Parts: sequence; C-alpha cells; structure tokens
Amino acid sequence: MSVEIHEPMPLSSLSAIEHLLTEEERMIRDTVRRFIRERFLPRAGKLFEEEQFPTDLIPEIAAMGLLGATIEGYGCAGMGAVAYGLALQELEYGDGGMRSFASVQGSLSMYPIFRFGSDAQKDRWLPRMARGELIGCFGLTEPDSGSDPGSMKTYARREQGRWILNGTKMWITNAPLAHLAVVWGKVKEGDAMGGPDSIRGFVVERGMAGFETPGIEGKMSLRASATGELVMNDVVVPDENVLPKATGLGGPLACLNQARFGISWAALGAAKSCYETAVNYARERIQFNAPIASKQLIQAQLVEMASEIVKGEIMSYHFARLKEQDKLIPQQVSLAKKNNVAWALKIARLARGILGGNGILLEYPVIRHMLNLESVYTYEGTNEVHTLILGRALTGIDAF
Ligand code: TGC
Ligand code: FAD
Repeated sequence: MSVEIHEPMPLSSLSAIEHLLTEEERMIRDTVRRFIRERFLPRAGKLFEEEQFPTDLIPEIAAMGLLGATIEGYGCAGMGAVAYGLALQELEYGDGGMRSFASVQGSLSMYPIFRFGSDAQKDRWLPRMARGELIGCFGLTEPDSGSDPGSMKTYARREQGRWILNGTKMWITNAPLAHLAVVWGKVKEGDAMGGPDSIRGFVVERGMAGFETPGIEGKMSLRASATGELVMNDVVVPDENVLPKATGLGGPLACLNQARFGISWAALGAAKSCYETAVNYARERIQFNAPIASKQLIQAQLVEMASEIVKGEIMSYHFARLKEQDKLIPQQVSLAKKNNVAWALKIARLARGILGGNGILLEYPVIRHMLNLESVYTYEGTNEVHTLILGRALTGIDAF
C-alpha cells in the first residue's frame, strides 16, 4: 500500500494564539527560541548526562531580560505575563533545568525581595540579580516538611539585637550556585518582628558563618539543574537581611503563585518538544510497510497529545491576560499548574512509547523531558496539593 504524505499542521495553527500576541511578545519568544535551539539544545543531552547546569549561559539568559523578567525597575525587563509565559515555555522546550533556573531566580528569589523587601534591600540585590551576577535560591521545603510547609522546623531566635538561624532546607534549586538564599523560618512569640510563631523571610548570604549548601547528586530528573540543601547552624542574620513586609505562610505562598504560573506555561514547552519529536518520528518510522503515523492507534495518541497542549495553552493565555490585569486568583494558578504539568507528563510518556526503543535514548529529547517532568509534577505543590486546593475552594471543605 502506498501512503500519501502531506506537510503536518503545526500546533500553532490549532491554538491560533499567534494572532493574539503583540509584536513585542513575539519578539521575546523568538529571541528565546533562537537562543535555546542554537546555544542550548546541541549540549542538552550531554549536560543531562553529566549532571551539569550550564553556568556559562547565565550572562545570555540575563541579557534576554529573563531574570526577574516581570519586575518593573531595578534593571529588570518589566515583561507582561504572556511574554514571560512564552519565554519560559521556550526555555523548557530546551530543558526544565534551564526554566527552573530562571523561575527560581525571578519568581522565588527576586520577587520576594521586590514584594517584601525594603528599598535598601531592593537596591542592594535586585540590579545585580537581574544581571545574573548574584544568583539566588528559595528555601521553604525541609526534610520533614514538604507539602505542609507550615510544619517547618527552621527557627530564628533573637539574641543581642540579631537573629540566630537554625535549620535545614532540602531540595533547593540553585542552592549550590547561589550567592544568597531567601530562607523561610519561624520566629517565636514575643521575639521582635513576628506574631505567635510567625514565619519570616531571611536573606542568608554565602560566606555567613554556619551556612552551607551541599549539593544533592544522583537525581534521575532535572539533572541539568543544580539542587542542594541549605544547612544553617547558628547563622547570625542582621536585621537588614530580614524581609520586613512578609509575615506568615502567605509570604512564601505569594511567591509560589508567581512561580506556579510560570510553570503552567513552561510544562507545555516540554510537551511540545515531545509532541513534535513524536510526529516527526512517526512520519518516518516504517513498520508493516507503512509509516507508523498512518496507523489509527498512533494518530489517536498524537491527536490526544495535540488536543491537550492546545487546550492547556489557551487556558494559560487566558489566565496570563487576567494576570496582566491583576485579576488572576491562586485557584486558577493551581488549576493551570496541575492540568498542564499532568498532561505534559502524560504526553511525554505517550511520545516515549511512540518512539519505541529509541524513546529511551538521550539522542532524542523525550526521555529527558519525561524524567524532568516527574520533578515538575512534585515541586511547587504536588498534583495532589493542587487538587486539594481546588477541592477546598469548590466544596468549601478542607480535605488536607
Ligand atoms: P492555609 O491556611 O491555606 O494558608 C496559610 C496562609 O497563607 C495564605 N495563602 C496564600 N497566600 C498567597 N497565595 C496563596 N496561593 C496562598 N495560599 C494560602 C492564606 O490566606 C493564609 O494566610 P493567613 O494570613 O490567613 O495566615 O495554609 P495550609 O497550612 O492549610 O496549607 C496550604 C497549602 C497546603 C496549600 C500550602 O501550604 C501549599 O501550597 N503546600 C505546597 C508547598 C509547596 O508548594 N512548596 C513548594 C516549595 S518551592 C518549590 O518547589 C520550588 S521548585 C522551583 C523550580 O525549580 O522551578
Ligand atoms: P510530601 O509532602 O512528603 O508528599 C509525598 C506524597 O504525599 C505526595 O504524593 C503528596 O502529594 C502526598 N500528600 C501530601 N500531603 C497530602 C494530603 N494532605 N493528602 C493527600 N496526599 C498528600 N523546595 C523549595 O523550597 N525550594 C526549591 O527550590 C525546590 N526545588 C525543588 C527541586 C526539585 C528537583 C525537587 C524534586 C523538589 C524541589 N523542592 C523545592 C521541593 C518540593 O517543593 C517538594 O518536593 C514538594 O513540595 C513535595 O514535598 P515532599 O517531597 O516532601 O513530599
């Protein structure tokens, strides 16, 4: 049987978001796309294999305005939410490790300083962080406190007009590279600057006595991202390193809203990479005398993958425009993070299957994305946590 083969329709024709973008948004997306394809993708498999984050690319990431991208002033790009989402999507089309680096620097290190810091703190850290000269990280999770950060044990006590910080943070992206860490810790009732067991943000700087950032080696996911612990043994933190405007769990959770929003876009970048690889492979791979793309079972899988990417992108676009008007609520962020990441992971697994044995080779991006997405499914609120956030909102009953 001879099979007629036409050009495949790109996903952008189905989502048709292109028509809704401004000139500037397209320009930002295309710049990041070029960077990822030319400067990162040729090294992607090797970096993953060797467990290396490409620190040499930090100046270029900064030059594209991707560090603290949505912040106004302080040398930041002041991008809108759509432009930011598109940029992160292109980064994660390359690798989740690249996007994690930018998410953590912007949404989780610079944003807390911008939102909760004093003018002096913003002037001191933000411009250098935007230029990529100072790298930050965000310490919320602990060995015994993940989904339930309110149970954290990190604690700061007041002594002679200074804070003494003790605790261990676990699974911290960028920790081994970071010059500073935004660490969330409890202060006791009666101590200055806090209510009963209030949670505060401390900017801990590399070089402070008692502060260490051991790396976590041997991850089988996000291998091109530097992950580590933050260990604090009687670290003396001066008042000028405490974020004055953050009290309570709402502080770190407000930062997570920003990062989760970015992830909802970014996961679709990984999904697109997997989908495109699967379509191209299926059009070329001949079995039973015909391309496997001519088989209905393969087409059904590709259609499901495409449908979910397009639906996810339309939702992300809608939510991003709402965010630009300051109308996005955290439950919408949970919906987008949960939906898009869960589908991206399913899409990566489907693509892996379509590639057959070749699907497990690092020569193709699919297995790398599939493994990376296992982390994305868990971090920034697990799939279950976002289900429970939505369940609580929809029923009015807390099921945590
Ligand atoms: P709950 O009683 O719900 O809330 C405590 C206080 O926080 C406020 N709040 C929020 N504020 C802003 N934005 C949100 N999304 C908020 N959600 C809650 C809330 O109003 C309350 O304020 P107040 O003033 O009344 O005290 O707290 P809960 O203890 O029941 O737990 C809530 C829960 C489970 C949803 C939350 O703790 C949660 O989201 N858990 C998941 C933890 C998580 O996402 N960790 C992420 C760590 S960082 C990370 O993974 C980075 S990976 C980065 C990368 O590499 O890309
Ligand atoms: P747990 O909270 O122990 O959860 C285990 C399982 O139980 C999950 O399936 C969870 O959904 C489920 N579960 C928990 N509670 C409930 C419940 N009430 N009902 C039903 N099911 C429940 N953290 C940071 O602070 N900063 C970072 O930069 C950072 N980077 C990370 C990078 C990587 C690569 C990874 C893997 C993690 C990172 N994290 C970071 C930590 C991440 O946020 C946590 O792993 C995540 O919040 C889950 O916590 P946990 O791993 O302790 O799992």
